[in-house]
Amino acid sequence: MGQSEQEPLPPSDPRLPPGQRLQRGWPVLHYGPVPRFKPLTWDFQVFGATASAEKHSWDFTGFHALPRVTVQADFHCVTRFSMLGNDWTGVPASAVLDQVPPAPGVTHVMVWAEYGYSANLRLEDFADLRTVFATHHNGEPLTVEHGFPVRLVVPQLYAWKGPKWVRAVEYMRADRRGFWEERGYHNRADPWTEKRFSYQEEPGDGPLR
Ligand SMILES: Nc1nc2c(c(=O)[nH]1)N[C@H]1C(S)=C(S)[C@@H](COP(=O)(O)O)O[C@H]1N2
Ligand SMILES: [Mo]
Repeated sequence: MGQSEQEPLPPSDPRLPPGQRLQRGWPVLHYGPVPRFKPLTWDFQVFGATASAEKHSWDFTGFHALPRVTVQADFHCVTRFSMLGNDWTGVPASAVLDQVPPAPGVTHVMVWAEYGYSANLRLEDFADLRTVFATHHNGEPLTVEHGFPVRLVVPQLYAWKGPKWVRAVEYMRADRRGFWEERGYHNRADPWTEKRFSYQEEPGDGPLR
């Protein structure tokens, strides 16, 4: 008789980047308190190097009148959990760029949230057609813990690049590190090549620290 055969492991889902595992449910993960939404004073600003050199701002109604899309995308946290096949509905970042064009020479943006959380992105990642300021997840309005009224989703990067409770976008002519990028996370945040930590950075991946 031959040796007992081992059960083959199920093939891992090809949508799962290296070092990630599937998560049941949707954990809440953030630094600091959950901000209270104040509809009368809430605004969404675009500032920095705009083509007009003016700051632009939408109130809650104005922001919700912008074009909308639904993007199907996976979600990868650098702490190694992933959620596959989410539907994110909201305002595509490309619509923000159309409505408030950046000045020539803009290469990066900083996305700002309540309490000063921020994440920097290359303009090409921000302009990607799948990058969305989400108001809904799987057809339901975001809960406040998950970023209501607006969070950014950048499907091709680790999820810290997507601030919850977004309030502003800053157009920049040079790269600058955001909240986690200043605290040891990789400036680029590509889950497929596991660009997790800043010690892995190579010249050209980010500004000097
Ligand atoms: N404003 C804000 N946004 C944030 C964070 C944060 O600390 N503050 N954490 C990020 C990280 S590390 C992750 S993994 C996701 C988690 O989103 P979730 O709580 O909806 O799962 O939010 C991102 N956006
Ligand atoms: Mo994360």
